[in-house]
Amino acid sequence: MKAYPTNQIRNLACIGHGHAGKTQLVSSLLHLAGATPRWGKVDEGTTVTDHDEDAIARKITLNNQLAHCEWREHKVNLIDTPGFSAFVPHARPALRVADCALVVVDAVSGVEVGTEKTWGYANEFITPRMMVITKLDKERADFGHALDTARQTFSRAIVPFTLPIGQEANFRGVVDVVHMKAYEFDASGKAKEVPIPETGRDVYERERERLVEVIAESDDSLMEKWMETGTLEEADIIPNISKAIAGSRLCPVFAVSSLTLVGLQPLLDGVLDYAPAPDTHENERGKASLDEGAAEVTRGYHPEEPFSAYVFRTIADPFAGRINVMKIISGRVKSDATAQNTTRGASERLGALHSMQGKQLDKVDEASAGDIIACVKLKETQTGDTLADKGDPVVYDPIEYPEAAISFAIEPKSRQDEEKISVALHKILEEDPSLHFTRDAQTKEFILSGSGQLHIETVVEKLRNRYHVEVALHPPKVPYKETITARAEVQGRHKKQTGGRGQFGDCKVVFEPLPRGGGFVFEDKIFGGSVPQQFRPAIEKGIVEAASSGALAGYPLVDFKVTLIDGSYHTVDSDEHSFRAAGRKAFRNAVEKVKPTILEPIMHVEVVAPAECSGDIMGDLNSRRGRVQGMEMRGKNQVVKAQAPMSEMLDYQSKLNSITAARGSFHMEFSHYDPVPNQIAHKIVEQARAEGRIRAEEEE
Ligand SMILES: Nc1nc2c(ncn2[C@@H]2O[C@H](COP(=O)(O)OP(=O)(O)OP(=O)(O)O)[C@@H](O)[C@H]2O)c(=O)[nH]1
Ligand SMILES: [Mg+2]
Repeated sequence: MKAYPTNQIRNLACIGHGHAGKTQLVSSLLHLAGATPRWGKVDEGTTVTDHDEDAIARKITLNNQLAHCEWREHKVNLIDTPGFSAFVPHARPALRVADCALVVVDAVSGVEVGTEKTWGYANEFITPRMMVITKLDKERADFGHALDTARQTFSRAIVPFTLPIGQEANFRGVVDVVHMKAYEFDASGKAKEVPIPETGRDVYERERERLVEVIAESDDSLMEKWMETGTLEEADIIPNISKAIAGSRLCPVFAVSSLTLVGLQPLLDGVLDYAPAPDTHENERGKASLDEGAAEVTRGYHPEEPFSAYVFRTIADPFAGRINVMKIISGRVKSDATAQNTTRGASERLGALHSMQGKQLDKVDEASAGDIIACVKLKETQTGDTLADKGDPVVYDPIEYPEAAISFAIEPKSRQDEEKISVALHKILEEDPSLHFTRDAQTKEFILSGSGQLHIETVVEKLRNRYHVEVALHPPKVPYKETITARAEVQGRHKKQTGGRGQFGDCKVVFEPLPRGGGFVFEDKIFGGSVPQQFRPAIEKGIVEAASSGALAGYPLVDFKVTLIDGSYHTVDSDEHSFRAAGRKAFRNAVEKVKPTILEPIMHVEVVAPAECSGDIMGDLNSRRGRVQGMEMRGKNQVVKAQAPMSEMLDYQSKLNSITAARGSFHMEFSHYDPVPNQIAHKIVEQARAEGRIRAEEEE
């Protein structure tokens, strides 16, 4: 494959609600551009981007997948992202590297929870947006309604660039309101110009006026011209569209059907003409190194700058091994080059460079700023890392993932499975930074945490199908935490004399609560040498160790500060081990005085259901200790937004199905931690005792 110059590349992330039609859109665009030997269909399990067996079996996209095509001598990189709620957080890294998002909206349903969610992600990375209203061939498809839902929901000029000709099965063409031309399409998706239908002319003209207005507003001299003449010429409009999109003032909308290929050619042309090219992106900011106080470094999207790239996806491929997918931010790179992984301080031989077409890797000799490439078998590199020129280093911030929303205990079914599980899970975790795996110190259980039940179930399937590890899944565990609510000054003294050399460590520390999310802070305020410098970290370690199994029910204790103020030592008997024990003892002595409490995860819940069910939905949420925070209409449905403790929501799906006769859906994600009411704390402690989570006081 040839290398493309920066301004002949477009990087698009397809985002939106689950089932909206993103994967089919990507597949049909590839087909139209002649990038694939045959036209892949989601329903037949033959698309390029839903290629792994789990995605095919479930007909949903589980993680970001790459594809590309050539159109009018440009390379269009397409990132297909998941829309299903348990997997939708993966859209974030895609939006971090895309220069434009294609927001895919189903013409039957209009804007949905997942559309809003991913739109919010795009706000986070200031990714410019274009919108695609798809499935216009379907029964009950309604372009006007879908457009209205978008206009009601998003505060930005949302202007159709193409409007549909014909409805549902008769949807056969589009009017391009930028150029005021109309097209119909043959079976291969090729456009043929036709006269503009007279019936809709007023609508086409009104939408064009809107566009003219948005463009006029973006520039003073254009504004003047518009005020004087009441319009703008094409030569004024077209060059400014891309700027308005890049500046997040305008979101154009394209009317398409991915199954009849109607409207796709104007969409691809629109991508080339209007979607911002990588080199229009603001300079990227990074740091010269990970050292504290390291200088800020900026890099422009230009091939002449020093090389740097950001890895946004790692794939554990059963055949190729570990594949790292990265966007080249600056400079250019050739195959077999050496680069520095500035995040991990390791040198990497890049080996062959590839462009990805789903699971297929196509070799490229060279690539420039703005392009997306994949390298196979880098030694240390993973998602979130920066690769850069060793002589001109830069490190970009990795993307933070939200806290896991749900945890399950997984139990290997046999001894053999137990041996294999860690290696297999390690590979799965590499691919998916939103997944967490720990081993509970008390119960020795393997705990797998993720963003939803389905998320965890797909991991179990992957373990079985790909790694031949069988596990049983046990009911979700609520990831409670503990914290303290009072200040206390305590001593921790560890002394042991058993003949020969003894053990001695002694510290005086102050425990104080920190605000929610404050984590753990350790401050050393010892003046003089009552505890020698080299033993102080051991005190901190001892406290951290003890805090990890909590003060009440065995859950990790968080949001507190410890200040080391004094202590004493013995020249012969003191060592690191003794001070660690002193730290643990200080923690245990503090437990009685700092008034510990249990914190529970509170979820943000959005329920979408027919309006007549709202009363029952709210009643039920109240009985789950939920707090309704707002309601709004979305089309014919009512959206109820609420916050509720996770522990009360574990069986919500089945209840919602029974309240709404399966017409409702909901989306839930972690919001924050709150203290649990006393009564419930009591039960949690009882339960922990029954499960053996609370360790008997160890003697040292
Ligand atoms: N009639 C019609 N059906 C479509 C069209 N586009 C997609 N579909 C169907 O809609 C369903 C979902 O399509 P996908 O492309 O898998 O949706 P998605 O947005 O990728 O879904 P997730 O990966 O779960 O987020 C499939 O059954 C498709 O065949 C279209 O233009 N017309
Ligand atoms: Mg998909």
